[in-house]
Amino acid sequence: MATYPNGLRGRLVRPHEEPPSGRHLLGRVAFLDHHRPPAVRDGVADMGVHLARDESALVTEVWETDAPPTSGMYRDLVYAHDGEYLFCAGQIPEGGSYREPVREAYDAAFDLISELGYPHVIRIWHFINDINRANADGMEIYRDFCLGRAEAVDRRLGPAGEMPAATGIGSLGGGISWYLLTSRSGRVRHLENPLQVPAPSYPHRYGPRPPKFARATSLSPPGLDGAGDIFVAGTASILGHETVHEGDVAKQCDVTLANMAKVLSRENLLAHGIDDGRTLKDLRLVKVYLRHEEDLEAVRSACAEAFSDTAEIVYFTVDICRSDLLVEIEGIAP
Ligand code: 3EB
Repeated sequence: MATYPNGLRGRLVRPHEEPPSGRHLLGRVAFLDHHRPPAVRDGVADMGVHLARDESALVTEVWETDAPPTSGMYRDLVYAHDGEYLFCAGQIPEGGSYREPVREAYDAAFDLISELGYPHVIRIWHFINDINRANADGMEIYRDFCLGRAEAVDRRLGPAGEMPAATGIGSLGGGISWYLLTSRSGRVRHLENPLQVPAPSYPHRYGPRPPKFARATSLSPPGLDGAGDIFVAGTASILGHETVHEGDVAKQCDVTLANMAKVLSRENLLAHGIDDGRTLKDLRLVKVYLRHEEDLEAVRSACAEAFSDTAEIVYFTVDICRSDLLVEIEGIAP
């Protein structure tokens, strides 16, 4: 669905692959074996995330648009915008507690998108080093992160404020690296999954404040009834609010894929008032996160069967936000 103005498109570029040509680069996130602070590099809003354990995971995610972007720095964030879309990326240095710096980072991003006039948030990614480890106060870092995020969102949007599809996953270094995409005039609709409790309503046993994200976000041009592009959040083996199939990666893959299929299904889109429907075979840009390297073949074969041969898929071995989760998958269905 590349029919709306300044079509936004994400691609994965491998080392030695031709960089994309003919379109403009709105933003670039390189998945590396070290981290690289957010900055404008060669005129492009750029950040490097420490996510690759070896060469096979070295890949760069690029966001292309049709109009030439303007880029710059705002507080600690790098950003670029092209009149319709805004990309913004930041890193929060490693520290004893993330609550305050996460709140500040979210504040800066909310200020930026409102000042520049791109209020509709489409998608957010967070890569959190030592996500399952305790912070200086003994709180798990993922929960510490969720606390700061929830406070920032409450303050800006109120307790019922809707957040987009997100990823909250481990990384190998560099504190918290995060980036987001927002739109000026696009129609952004947030979707839930009837098989899963909405993350913002998770019970307290998962942390003092729940994760604030939607299961998927649809981005369409103003006036289009269909779904446009559907950004599916990081999805895991969770039914209701509980992890299922602890210790069984094959079954966790099955539940994860079934959750993604359900979110995209015609039945679910209709329930959200959208006359459209997608399947797993429509997903183009897929990122797969697995906790244990030795599960790679099992996960790869499940994904090869589920997704299209022409989908771009990359696999990262990192920790996942709940210590009983072995796999998490995200994707985009244009
Ligand atoms: C889950 O469904 C799995 O904290 O932003 C997935 C996507 C998950 C995003 C986040 C967490 C986040 O709860 C974990």
